[in-house]
Order: sequence, then C-alpha cells, then structure tokens
Amino acid sequence: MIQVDARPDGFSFEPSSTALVVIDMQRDFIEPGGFGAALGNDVTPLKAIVPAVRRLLALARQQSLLVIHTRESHLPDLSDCPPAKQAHGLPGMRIGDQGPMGRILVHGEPGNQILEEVAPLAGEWVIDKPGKGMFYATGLHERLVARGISHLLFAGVTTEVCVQTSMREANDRGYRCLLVEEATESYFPEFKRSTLDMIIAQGGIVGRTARLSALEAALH
Ligand code: C5J
Repeated sequence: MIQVDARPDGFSFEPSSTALVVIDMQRDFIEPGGFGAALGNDVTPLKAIVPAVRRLLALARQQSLLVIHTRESHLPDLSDCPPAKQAHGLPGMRIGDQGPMGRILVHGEPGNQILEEVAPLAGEWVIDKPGKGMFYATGLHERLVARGISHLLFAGVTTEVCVQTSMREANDRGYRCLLVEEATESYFPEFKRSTLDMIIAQGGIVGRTARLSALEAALH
C-alpha cells in the first residue's frame, strides 16, 4: 500500500487499483492563440503546469498505473451538445463556432487535440466527454469498474470547472480521489485556491489534495 502525505489527511492506494486522470490538456485551453486565450484569459499559468503533468505521467507510467486522458469534445453535428450548453458563451465564440484553432470544442479539430508534450501513449485511455464531468455520457464508470479501479489521481485544467466536476462525480460514485496540486490550474488563481480549499474542507468532503513531491516521495 502506498501512503501519501496529503491534505486534510493521508491518502493510501494500491497502484493496481488506481488510475491517473489527466483532464482536458487541450490546445484550445492552454496554447496562446487558442479558444481560451481568445476569450481574454491569460493562458500562461496553464502552460506552466505542463512540466508537473509530465512528471506525474512519468511516475504513473513507471508504476504501471492506468492512465486516462480526457478531452472536452463534441460530435461535429453537435448532437451531443445540449442547446443550453451551446447557448452559453459569447456570440461567435460558442461550441461549434469557428474559433482560432478550428471549430470550438469539436472532435478532430486542431484546438481539440491534447498538447504534444502530454500526449497519450498507445494503450492509454482517451475519453471524449460532452460534459464538464468525465462520467456524463461516456461509459467511463462501467469501464473502471470492469478494470477494478477504486482510486483516482487527478490533474489537468481547469481546476474549478472540468477537474472539480469530474472529481465530484467520481466521489459520488465511490472512488477515492486525490488532486495533485501543482498539476492543475485555472485562469483565475483565486478559483484554484478556493477549489483546493473546498475539496479538503470538512474532513476532505470530496477527496484529498497533495503536492507532487509528496506523491513522488511515496512512490520512490
Ligand atoms: C472549461 C474545462 N473550462 N476543461 N473546460 O470550460 O475546464
């Protein structure tokens, strides 16, 4: 059993029943010139977590953890995008509109791809999700149950949207969850801080958080 020094208290897991989930490390959210930047966000903090996500991926691969990558991604005909979701956002910058890196959040478009630096390797799972959370309309829970996965380590962007939603969905389904602090980021520093605080409040109401160095120390 691996024991990690975490907040608000320790996190223990067996590598064989644990997966690393890397949420939405997509060009459109992270690269200058993508959709996130076009919305007026400073993408620099998101780009800055790439080395930490790479370290985490290396650790997971070394320990033969299941590695899962998600993409926020819709079918080209948007049949999997509820009208209410599409209606959100600024006119001309909505899901399916032509963005700076192809159609926004549409499968197969250049901006929808995962950054090369953290690209999936053969055999790793890539989940295209039409929601913010990774369980909605993806069949992922059934696949994880079949694989005997009970513990999830989380990384990716953005902390308070797709990462937190996925972690809450996972908590409700009975997974034990740990968010790696330096491997997640938001366009809004105060939202990241608040999300970490929310996760660990009340005895770790939706999971635990830990420094990457604590996970590395536990696994070496
Ligand atoms: C957002 C995400 N922020 N991946 N998506 O819309 O968090």
